[in-house]
Amino acid sequence: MAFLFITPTWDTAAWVASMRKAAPGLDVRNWPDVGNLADVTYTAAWLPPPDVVKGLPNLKVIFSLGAGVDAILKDPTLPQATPIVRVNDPDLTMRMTEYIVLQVLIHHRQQRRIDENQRRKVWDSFPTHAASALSVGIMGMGVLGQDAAERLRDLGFKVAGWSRSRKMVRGIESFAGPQEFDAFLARTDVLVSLLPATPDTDRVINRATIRKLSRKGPFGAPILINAGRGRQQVGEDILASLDAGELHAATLDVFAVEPLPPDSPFWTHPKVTVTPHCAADSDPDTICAYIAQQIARHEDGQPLENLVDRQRGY
Ligand code: NDP
Ligand code: OXD
Repeated sequence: MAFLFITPTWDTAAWVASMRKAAPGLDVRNWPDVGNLADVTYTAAWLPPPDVVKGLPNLKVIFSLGAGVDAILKDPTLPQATPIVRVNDPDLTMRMTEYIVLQVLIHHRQQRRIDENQRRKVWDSFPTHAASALSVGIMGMGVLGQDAAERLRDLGFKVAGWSRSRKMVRGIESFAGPQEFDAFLARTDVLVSLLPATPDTDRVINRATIRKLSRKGPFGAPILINAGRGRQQVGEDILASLDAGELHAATLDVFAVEPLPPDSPFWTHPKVTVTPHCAADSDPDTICAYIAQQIARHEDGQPLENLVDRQRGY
């Protein structure tokens, strides 16, 4: 039994060391140094090149090294019957919640204006407002969305979520499915995306969506925070909406092309905060401990947890 990392775009040394620590008896290998392909029974991947996973004849489980699985499902040659397990771990969830709460608070407390004032030595005491004045709407009420929603609710924000299925979470309004999308947008001053990348969520953040958001909030125009995936946003529409005053500000952690090219207008737009896909990093020690636990469960005949539904795409 061998375990193989397939992460062509990563420096995998830390991951190999963490996996050896998490599962001391396991034969841990790193692509392309695979050795005998028939030995490999488990793999953890991120953007595997086509045919590599397919070429492992005795593979039992594919692990995603993140919560999202688009980087794995992108491989058109992926074996159809092999189960895929994604990350659902409190460390990753807390990192994302920190990020979402931080970004909502930066907008709510107008921190960028304060930073700029300090730079210019301006004592500008402007009116502030209560958290309850701001309606936050989270697209994607899964593991990450629900946790962030609950923390924001506890801070006093009016929080709603939009998902495919209805959610019953205390103090959080639930909107479900395409038929309730417009009503969700109409009550939302701060739109947060924590959606997975699927054909259904591609380009969901477009001009029409932005125009349907609430304009009744304290800033007179809505705010966008996208930490889901870049495929969900239409970049030109966000820029046009910001320039037209239809959007007050945007914080973007994810982009259609990553790393964000130096000539992207997002870098220098005064109303945009760019973060480098760092909202919730996968920590090698934590994620390898999680994978080792799932392997032990599987070897013990127990069901795998957090299985990906390939039909849904997440
Ligand atoms: P989950 O699978 O737990 O949750 C996904 C949520 O999205 C579910 O609530 C699901 O609805 C909802 N959803 C999916 N498709 C649709 C749709 N078409 N319409 C409405 N709702 C939809 O995922 P996680 O919360 O763990 O992660 C979410 C995403 O966050 C990841 O897929 C990844 O893209 C991104 N991410 C980004 C990171 C970063 O650093 N920027 C780090 C980690 C993750 P339902 O509950 O009804 O199924
Ligand atoms: C993830 C990510 O999906 O880091 O976990 O984007």
